[in-house]
Amino acid sequence: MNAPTRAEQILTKFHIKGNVTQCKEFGSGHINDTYKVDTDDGHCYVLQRINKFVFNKPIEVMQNVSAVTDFLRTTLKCPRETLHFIRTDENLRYFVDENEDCWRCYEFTDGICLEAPESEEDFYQSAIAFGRFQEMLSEFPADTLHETIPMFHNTVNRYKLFKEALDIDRVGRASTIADEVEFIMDREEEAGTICRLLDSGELPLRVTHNDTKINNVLLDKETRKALCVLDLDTVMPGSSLYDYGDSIRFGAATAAEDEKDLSKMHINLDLFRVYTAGYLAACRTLTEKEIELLPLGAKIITLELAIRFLTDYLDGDRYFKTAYHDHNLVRARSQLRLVADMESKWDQMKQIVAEEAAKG
Ligand code: GN1
Ligand code: MG
Repeated sequence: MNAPTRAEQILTKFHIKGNVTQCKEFGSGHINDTYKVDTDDGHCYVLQRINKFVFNKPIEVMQNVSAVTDFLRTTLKCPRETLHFIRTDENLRYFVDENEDCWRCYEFTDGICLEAPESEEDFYQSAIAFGRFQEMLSEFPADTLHETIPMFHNTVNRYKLFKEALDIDRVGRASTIADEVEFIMDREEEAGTICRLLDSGELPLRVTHNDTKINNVLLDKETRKALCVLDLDTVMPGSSLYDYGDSIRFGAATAAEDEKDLSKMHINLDLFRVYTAGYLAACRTLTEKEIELLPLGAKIITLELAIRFLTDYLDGDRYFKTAYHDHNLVRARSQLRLVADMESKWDQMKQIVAEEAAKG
């Protein structure tokens, strides 16, 4: 018999049912290490090691996630609609090992998790999931949440960090990205719009998910309807525009986030309309200003992520997991191409949002 792996050793700390028969790496996240666990009596779990470089206060992450899932549990129709964490001997929902790594374990819910929508209906369902999530948390006391990654979607601060990384040029890559730098700097003023309107109170501060890719939604296997929102690590106070925008960035794009052939990267306006319709139908609390600025949310979050990828590229690829040496640069270029394509379709995007909002 093989010696237990690290993940298998950690599993003994959690009150799971049955004996572990399989524990293998799972999922496609860029941040945490994730394992799927099966036991001999048919139970199934997810075990995760929280990335302590990204989340340097992982216990605060778990406090947020616990508070939000407890809150959601009070309003759900069925338990499969949120995550259920397994407790340890200490009755905690996480275990910190001798390396200061923080682990958590939750029940695996069988469902469909897509890397890209396979139909318009799939994308619509993801809009329902995130719109409903936003709506259900509208009564959640935002000031009780920790800011697990300070200034996570603060685009103004992302520019500041980018410029610092350019100056420091830690691994000597700055001279190779002049075109990208120019494109980004030309848009600095507009990119700060959401931050300025949050500061002035013209946009409301909400409890937001902050990582609203379709692969963070679970669809029901039988009905293929929205079931559950996953990956709650970045739930924090923020703007609904970033949440809406990140779904568009990822799901309404015609190519993968790291597509090398830029000619393949566009925004699909049919999918843009589909998501907008679903989000507005499920989330009735958006203000007129938020609705008006939805297209800008999509553009700014796409630009912001390009800046984050490029900052990490300049920094020597220390934040995002990468598969090859210029992976972050490839990602940044594809995101910038998507921004440019949105700009070329700007009037249509605004018109689509106005039409869908008018349907009320
Ligand atoms: C990261 O790990 P994953 O794929 O859920 C990142 C998001 C980015 C995303 C880009 C905590 O999310 O902000 O939008 O990659 N999460 C964190 O794919 O930085
Ligand atoms: Mg994720």
